Amino acid sequence: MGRFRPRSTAPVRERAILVGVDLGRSEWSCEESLAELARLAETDGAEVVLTLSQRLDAPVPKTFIGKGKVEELCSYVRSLDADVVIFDDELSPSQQANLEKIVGEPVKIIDRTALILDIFGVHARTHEGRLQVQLAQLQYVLPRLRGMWSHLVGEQTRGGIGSRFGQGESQLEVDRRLVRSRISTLRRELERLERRRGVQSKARWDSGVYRVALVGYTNAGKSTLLNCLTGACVYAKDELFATLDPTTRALDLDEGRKITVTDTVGFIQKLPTMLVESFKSTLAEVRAADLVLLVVDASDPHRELEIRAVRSVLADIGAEGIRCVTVLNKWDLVGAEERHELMSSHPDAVPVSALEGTGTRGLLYRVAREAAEGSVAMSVLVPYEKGLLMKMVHERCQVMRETYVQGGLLATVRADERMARTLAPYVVEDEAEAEPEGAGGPLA
Ligand SMILES: Nc1nc2c(ncn2[C@@H]2O[C@H](COP(=O)(O)OP(=O)(O)OP(=O)(O)O)[C@@H](O)[C@H]2O)c(=O)[nH]1
Ligand SMILES: [Mg+2]
Repeated sequence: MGRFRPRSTAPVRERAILVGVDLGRSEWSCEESLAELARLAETDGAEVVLTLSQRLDAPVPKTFIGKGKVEELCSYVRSLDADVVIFDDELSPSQQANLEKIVGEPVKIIDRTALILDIFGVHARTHEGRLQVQLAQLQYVLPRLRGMWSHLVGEQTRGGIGSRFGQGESQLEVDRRLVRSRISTLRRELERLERRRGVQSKARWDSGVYRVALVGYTNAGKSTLLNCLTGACVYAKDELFATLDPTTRALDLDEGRKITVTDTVGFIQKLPTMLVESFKSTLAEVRAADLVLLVVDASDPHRELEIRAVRSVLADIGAEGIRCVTVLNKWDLVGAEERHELMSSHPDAVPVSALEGTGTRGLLYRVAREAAEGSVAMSVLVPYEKGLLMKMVHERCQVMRETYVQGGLLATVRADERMARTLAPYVVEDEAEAEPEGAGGPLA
């Protein structure tokens, strides 16, 4: 029997029970992880009515949680009239099916991964983003098809969390073979888009622009920072995974050098591996960056755990070798004492408030310094017919002196490693010594 729900134009929020198991293996305590799960559930439109947890040495193979806990869960599901039970850890397909059988229809049993995939499905806006999410969702669905099949029979209209997979396809029509073939089609399409993105990205490389990627835990303020630095108007909101699709904007540093800043999908602890795999073309934007700005919500009590979670994803995607500057965002929310603590534990970090626009001058100065780091002074003579190269000299290098002579553009520049290699054939002797003192100094 369903609970009485008053007629209203507002969508009915699903009532969710969260379940966590403390296996004593994670840096996050069970409560912290469940609090985050609650935010994820709320982002996905659910109302959390209860949180249950259990301390176990190892998950129970059949039902993940112990027998007594399952009974407790069943009675809460009934007394609280819950629609969905969300486990904080990934359930195996058979655990999920067993639990659904015990708890009984029409209550859905899902896990953190399904919840995140659902949020991604709702938030994906571009064609590529949608394809990436669809791929991850189908990979999740594939081993669970039987379980989903059985509970979907006679239950075609059930909606809500975990049931928006398949993006409009009738789920009853979906069988393993179809899902597999859809997965390969999606992979092919994504590879095609990735090649195109690769070409665009190479074009950006060729134009010699220094690339900065904003990375960080979800909700750290990456999009707000992009907006604040570049005047972009990307979607920024107090919700998890507001951004899925990367946005790149150009920015001129005071010294005249052009850079691009890319905002992209946020990370989270226990990030589903199939999402990392499906989002590899999006995440390639991060890998291709010259500099990573690791944006941290400095006001979050879990900031250190979040930094570690972000670093671990960076390592997973092969981006750990990229130069990285920590940005302590939401500085406006940090008290004086904590500011002091934070600056002593992160002496190299840059504090900013993307919302108030404070500290960004210091941040851009730091970016300019990073861009100049490892750069070399050189004098080059670029022939007039090398128009693109001349453009690159102006955009990518710090030009200290330039004159147009008979043979082309004669310039003394500071170039980063990549540019120095490109310009090597055009180097002329002696001019570098003429570099003025203090070049590459502060922007402020
Ligand atoms: N007080 C304060 N709030 C901020 C600051 N920067 C961002 N916020 C708020 O934090 C919330 C999240 O900001 P976003 O820019 O959407 O965060 P994000 O890192 O892009 O998040 P995802 O795209 O969801 O991963 C928004 O409500 C912002 O207004 C800041 O410096 N100070
Ligand atoms: Mg964002």
